[in-house]
Amino acid sequence: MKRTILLATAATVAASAVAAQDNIVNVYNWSDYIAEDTIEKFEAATGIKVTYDVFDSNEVLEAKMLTGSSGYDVVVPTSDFLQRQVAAGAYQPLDKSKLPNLANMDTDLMAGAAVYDADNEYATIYMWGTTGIGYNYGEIAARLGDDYEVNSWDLVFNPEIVSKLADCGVTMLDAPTEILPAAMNYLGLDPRSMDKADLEAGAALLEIVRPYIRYFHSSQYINDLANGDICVSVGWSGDVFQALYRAEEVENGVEIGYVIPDEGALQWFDMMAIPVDAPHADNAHTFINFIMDAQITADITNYVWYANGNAASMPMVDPDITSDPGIFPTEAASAKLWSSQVYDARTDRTVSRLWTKVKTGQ
Ligand code: SPD
Repeated sequence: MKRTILLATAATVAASAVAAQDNIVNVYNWSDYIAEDTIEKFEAATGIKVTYDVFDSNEVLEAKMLTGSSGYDVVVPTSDFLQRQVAAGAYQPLDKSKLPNLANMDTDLMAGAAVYDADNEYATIYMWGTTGIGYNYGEIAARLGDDYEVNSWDLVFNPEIVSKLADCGVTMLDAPTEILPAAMNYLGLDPRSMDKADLEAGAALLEIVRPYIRYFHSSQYINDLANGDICVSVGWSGDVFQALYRAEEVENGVEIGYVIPDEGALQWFDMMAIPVDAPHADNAHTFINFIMDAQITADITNYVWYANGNAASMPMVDPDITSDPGIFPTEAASAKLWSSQVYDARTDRTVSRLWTKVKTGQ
């Protein structure tokens, strides 16, 4: 009898140890993209432990999603990449009965995201933003004159202008599906074009300005801009604002601006989704629902300076953010924004080949 009880007790202890071990959620998000206390608050509210890894490139996330068995429960692809990965069977449909906070989401923005994911079946908006230009006022004025107004892609695509900035450091995102279309748009071509000749024309322009580009990287520029180590970055809206506020905090005299150029820019949505083989799908739903809480989303936007898709959060978002046209573009600027094209496999190969050539010269 005693032995039976002991065995039963041992079994119970072992089961709860497994349960405790399993009470986790593995999250893979973009770097610099969450408030400093979001994870702590989630763990305190739910008892679920979070492992949190970061990336700075859709291509890196895509490789993991298409290989499978990533071990991640929640990932954050951009909507065009999401669409391709959904088609490849990489995600599971959301169980909306477990996401009551979906009611907080902005219906217009979710309709925009549904262009890539019909009925928002697989994902919900995390944050959204634009790909524009971050710049250091002082360094630009010193090289182009006090009156030079930064409002055009000329700053990085006109060789006569960008060549004057090379010494203070010009950088671009390592994001071919964003930089090539921006170059095409500058040339008067459709930034959504998948025509090989158009893509080649964009790449040819990039090769011309390549000698003046210090690096292609998608996260390093935040600190480098803030420290005054570079002076111009083609970057993501919130990241540039983070650089701006980091510089203000340390009072190093670096003044940074972000502009959506007059010729237009890419608008994108980053989406929370659950991989098809997520080991903790229930916890993933709990995490996504927690993020969609109005206050939690507002806290994230207030910390990372990205616009969100959560209508209920807006009253709690800092008015400095809601009123900034770099974060919430004006109607006129919105009219010039374009959305990403979902590349087919052939276009994808062309873009990869052109991008390697732009970056390495080969
Ligand atoms: N530091 C967070 C950056 C998030 C950028 N999302 C990428 C969007 C790509 N179109």
